[in-house]
Amino acid sequence: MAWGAAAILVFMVALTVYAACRSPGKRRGTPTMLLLIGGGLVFPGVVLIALLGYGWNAGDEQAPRRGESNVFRVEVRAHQWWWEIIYPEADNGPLYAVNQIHVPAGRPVYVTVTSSDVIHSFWVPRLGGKIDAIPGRSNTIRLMASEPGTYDGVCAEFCGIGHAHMPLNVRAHDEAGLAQALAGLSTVRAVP
Ligand SMILES: [Cu+2]
Repeated sequence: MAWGAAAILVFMVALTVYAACRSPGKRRGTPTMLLLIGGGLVFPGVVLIALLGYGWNAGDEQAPRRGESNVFRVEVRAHQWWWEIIYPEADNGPLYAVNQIHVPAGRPVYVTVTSSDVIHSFWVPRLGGKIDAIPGRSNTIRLMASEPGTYDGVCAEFCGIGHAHMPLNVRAHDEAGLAQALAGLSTVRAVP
């Protein structure tokens, strides 16, 4: 979508420069119908339909899927200004952590997000889109880290004076590494 928007911007700037620079003596009549129908209907119609299809697919990728197996579930509760992480299905759990999420690489991860105070937004750009953390409501996003590594995240919705200092990271592990990481977590909830 960014490339599409960039291409259109370059095209429009080129047209503007051409219109501004061509010599007045060489002006011919502007083909009005071509501009109106081509530039006003056909061009945006084709571009928007293509982007809509692409966006629809990309959005679908991030929605939980009915009946999907092998899912790893995490709950995230946003606070001013930190993230409470809960592993509801951990073997000896639930387990609790702060600001860091351990996930298996190559498996779908369903992150269910809520908030304890104001609206925040959970965003790990390399893994997917944003999802709002809304008090009294749970939103679930499906993420997948294709390989082990650390993926940084942020709060993407202004949530008060500490908004910029609300770090988050996702660490994706192989199964053995995940078990090891989870073994180090607390069974006691962090108190705000
Ligand atoms: Cu926030």
